[in-house]
Amino acid sequence: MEIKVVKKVLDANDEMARQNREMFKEKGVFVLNVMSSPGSGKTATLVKTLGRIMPDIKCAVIVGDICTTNDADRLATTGAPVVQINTDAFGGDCHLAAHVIKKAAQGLDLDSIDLLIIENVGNLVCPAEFDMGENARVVILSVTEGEDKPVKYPLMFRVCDAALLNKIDLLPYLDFDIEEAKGYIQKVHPEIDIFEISARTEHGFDKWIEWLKEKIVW
Ligand SMILES: Nc1nc2c(ncn2[C@@H]2O[C@H](COP(=O)(O)OP(=O)(O)OP(=O)(O)O)[C@@H](O)[C@H]2O)c(=O)[nH]1
Ligand SMILES: [Mg+2]
Repeated sequence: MEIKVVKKVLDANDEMARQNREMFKEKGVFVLNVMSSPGSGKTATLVKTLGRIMPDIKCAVIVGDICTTNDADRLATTGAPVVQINTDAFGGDCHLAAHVIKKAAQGLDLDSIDLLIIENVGNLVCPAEFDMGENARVVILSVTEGEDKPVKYPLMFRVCDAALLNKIDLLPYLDFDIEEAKGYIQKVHPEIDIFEISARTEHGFDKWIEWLKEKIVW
């Protein structure tokens, strides 16, 4: 039965995620899972975020892509240790999962890390279903994607603690209605925190960084 098989996979993932969460807590590592469609600006936002919070906060990144080490190369310019996962090696999964994070974390010195950021594989659907043992989740929606994505892909917005509306520097060239987009996000998750940002100009970063720093507490 296919349904039973899927449930078994998710149960096994949840158990592994629970173990990861315990391990990270023991090591005093706060884990942030960053998700979005391909190209919304996860890597661009993280490069600028790391530039603002390091070295006060000791950071490391695990980044998932199907192929290439492009994002690891970009993230490594910040000086943070980076582990790139290419899911192509095990079937081209469209998301990261708890067992993958457990393995990747073995390549990091967790004792010297305060914040572990996971940049998930670009996808607005599957990553939302897989807990990896993180402590907070953020979704990025860029203004070129259309206002209605939160209601078309609600699970992603429901499981996240914050939504970053990125690329707002492009608003003058688009018909994107930012208030409508915010309304849709709030419709699927009324308690979510929403920030308007531009990873290009760093507009809105003060508030986003303040939110992040407040979250990183044990
Ligand atoms: N104008 C503008 N461009 C941006 C902004 N943020 C990201 N970009 C551009 O958007 C493109 C995609 O950004 P990435 O950071 O690679 O997006 P990503 O979500 O990491 O993509 P994947 O990892 O492939 O899913 C790049 O060309 C960025 O330079 C922004 O705030 N404004
Ligand atoms: Mg990226």
